[in-house]
Amino acid sequence: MDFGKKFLWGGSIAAHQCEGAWNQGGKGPGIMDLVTAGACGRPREICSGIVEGKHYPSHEGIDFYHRYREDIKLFAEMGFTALRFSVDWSRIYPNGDDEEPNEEGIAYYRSVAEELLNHGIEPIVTLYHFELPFRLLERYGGWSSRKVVDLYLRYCGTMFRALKGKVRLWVTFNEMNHLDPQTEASDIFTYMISGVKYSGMENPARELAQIGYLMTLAGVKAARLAREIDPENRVGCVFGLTPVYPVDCAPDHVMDAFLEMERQFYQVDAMCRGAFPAYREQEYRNSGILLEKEDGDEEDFRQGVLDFIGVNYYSSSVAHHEGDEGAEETLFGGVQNPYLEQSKWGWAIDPVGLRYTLNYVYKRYGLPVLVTENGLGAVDRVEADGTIRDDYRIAYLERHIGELKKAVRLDGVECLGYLTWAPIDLVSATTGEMKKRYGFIYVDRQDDGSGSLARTRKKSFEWFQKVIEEGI
Ligand code: BGP
Repeated sequence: MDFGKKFLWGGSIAAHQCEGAWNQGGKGPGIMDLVTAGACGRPREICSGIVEGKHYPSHEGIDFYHRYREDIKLFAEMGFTALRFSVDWSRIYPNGDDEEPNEEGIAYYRSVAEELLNHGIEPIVTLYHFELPFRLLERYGGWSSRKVVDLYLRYCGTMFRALKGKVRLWVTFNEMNHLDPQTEASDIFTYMISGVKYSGMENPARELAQIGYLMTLAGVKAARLAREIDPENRVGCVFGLTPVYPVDCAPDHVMDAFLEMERQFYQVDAMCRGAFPAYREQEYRNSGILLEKEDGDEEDFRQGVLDFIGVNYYSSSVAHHEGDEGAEETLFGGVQNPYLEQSKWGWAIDPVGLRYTLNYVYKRYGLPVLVTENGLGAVDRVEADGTIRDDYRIAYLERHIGELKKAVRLDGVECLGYLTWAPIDLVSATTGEMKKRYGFIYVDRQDDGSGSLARTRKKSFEWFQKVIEEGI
């Protein structure tokens, strides 16, 4: 499959974390418009409606909606050849099930794509990055309904047609694999992905199984549709992958780690192997769960195989094992690795894990991989002279890019590109804070609502420019 020879360097952003303008341009409410900011690692609170004054900073984001030209110019200055951004479904269909799309929303994304192309930056569009129109949750219960699958496809079709000839690389979903495994402590994950809180489910195992099945089905149907509308389209899905290591070489521990690692892959298997995996259905049957499937699903899985796999990589973990009571838990399951340092938010820093993950995914499926997110969330300080010397971010990225190069040059992994999360500061997904910053570009916006929204190049800006110049 032809992807061109050019290695893509750039970054990823998501509409609900950067655009702001949450109720402008004909946009309806999305599920992430109903969450509050958490604080200091405390998860965000999920409200049942909009509560005046509670949803800062998400409702304003970094005002990318009005400032995208300025921001894209800065990305171009760094030498970006790709930018992954998401389309917010609720800008296109404000209620999710409207008769006609909102032309203002379409015009906005068309203009973002054109602006990128004018700067020689390839637009990569994510069709669903935690952005379910809220009404679809109220009216149909969200992703547990086939009606939502149909509406998602209608929305995707609208975008495939609207951006035909401008966008060629598409991502159907961001990180749907974080639906599983879950606990009540991580309500925010099931909510972000599906709109349903874990603690609000009557039978979580059964509901998550069905939601996971339907979202996976929606993904393959969308891939099929994209290529029908334009054979030039290349479709991927993005997974948030975390290597899970055994605590030692005791066979039971190795087995536990293997099983925990594998849990992340059933949807990837379904989208890359042309069939929903029989092993997963067996696991469900073992717990008395039967998936509701329909005639035609199998054909969709056969026809909807992905063209590439997007990998979001931040961290690794160690599998739970007996005797680990009291050990520090990681956000994505498992316990902390004593060999690794952690970010301020407790995410273990493991550059080798990136090489491991890229090898694992590429050699399992033989499909090209694209690093769709990688980066360090940190508190940045603005010095008296106005500079931001984020050497810790440079150190993090340098080590990860070093391992990426080994994966490409030594291990032969076919990697399409490397996109950082995020090239510009924006609102954190898990905590809702501005203070957890990832960018090469500092945005003057604080959690108390102050700040001019002015953009400033950090030290890492110039550094990344050189990385891109050097190439892979
Ligand atoms: C990924 C999400 C992004 C992003 C990133 C960092 O899982 O795809 O949306 O936010 O994580 O997470 P956070 O913003 O919580 O630090």
